[in-house]
Amino acid sequence: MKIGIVCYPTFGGSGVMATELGMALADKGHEVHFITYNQPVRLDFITHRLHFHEVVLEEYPLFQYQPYELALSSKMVEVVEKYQLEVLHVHYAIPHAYAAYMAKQMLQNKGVNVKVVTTLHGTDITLVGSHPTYKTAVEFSINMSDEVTAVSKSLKEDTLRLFTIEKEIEVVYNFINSEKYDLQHEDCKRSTLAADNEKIITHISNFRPVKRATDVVKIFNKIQKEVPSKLLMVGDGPERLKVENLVKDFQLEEKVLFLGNSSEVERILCYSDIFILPSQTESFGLAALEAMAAGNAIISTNSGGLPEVNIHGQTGYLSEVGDVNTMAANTLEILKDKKTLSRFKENAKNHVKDFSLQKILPVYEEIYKRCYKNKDSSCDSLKLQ
Ligand code: GMT
Repeated sequence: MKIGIVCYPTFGGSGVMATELGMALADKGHEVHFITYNQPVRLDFITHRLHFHEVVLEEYPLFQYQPYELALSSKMVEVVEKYQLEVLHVHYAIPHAYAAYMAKQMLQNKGVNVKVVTTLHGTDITLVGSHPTYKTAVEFSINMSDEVTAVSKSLKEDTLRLFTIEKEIEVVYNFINSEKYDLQHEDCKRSTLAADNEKIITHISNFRPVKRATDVVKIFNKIQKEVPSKLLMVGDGPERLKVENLVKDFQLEEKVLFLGNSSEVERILCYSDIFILPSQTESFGLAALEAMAAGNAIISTNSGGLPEVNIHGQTGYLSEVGDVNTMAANTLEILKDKKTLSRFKENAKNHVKDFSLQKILPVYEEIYKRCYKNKDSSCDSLKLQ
């Protein structure tokens, strides 16, 4: 099929997921066109089946804010027409679902029918989307999509609670390409980062307040007093300075490494024993899934979709948001016993199989086919047949 993918090209989970999906679809023989303002960070190759179309914004002095939605919807129209795309799969509702609706209307006016699949990722619903500033437009564009998917059961429930939704929402979990995480031992030399007796703990995020990255440092401060260990902080964002200052306050500079953004997290996660995700809210937690694929036990909060990914007492532990004492105690329980640590690591690797590329990719393909087969009417009516 010919599929357009619209996403944020950054290190956020929705962009990562959209990029991995696009690359996997192209691998399976589909023609995939990314439409966004930069080449997605994880898009590591361009082939005859994988294209990137840049949305260029012209500065104009009248505009205090550049009208990205307009530029994006115009680009979508251009690419759909030129390459005869059948489906536009937009990741993250704001503003992508809205721009896709406009593109669809403009194309219909020209006699071209394209289907719109919207995937909800999390903050587009829970934090930003439901804010009164955006709510009406987000609700409208979700309802106007031909198909709507959410990355966890929890996110589906949140969407139904926060909006008036007339569309069926299908839960399609985020997936992982486990092959990337089966690194050979020589690719992953722990000795470059830590001494033999030290454990390695990792956190990856965009350092936004919702990630509560300062909690990671508070937890680590307690852990390192009892178990020799290092903390790897991966990513960048608004709270990084605050986190770095806390590391200084605790005098942990020798034990905490800030590695910045990385497009090859598997090369970092392979060193690590435990991954900490103390988020305030998290619709899925793709970073935790990636860590599990690399054999990390997970210490996380029980918010949002995290309990669907991290199984309490098996792949790691869940705690209330902000309960750094319990999170530290749980981490120590795992780290202090070799057998417990390897059991959790093994369980984590096994659980990831439920979120494999092989399982999830056909689900999206089926959604696209269902839409396209029914191209002259809404996809929902097909479900009723
Ligand atoms: O975490 C963020 O704020 C970034 C956001 C995004 O745009 O990528 O992440 C959301 O989508 C990811 C991919 O589906 C999920 O794994 C994250 O849990 C979700 N973040 C939140 O719900 C906070």
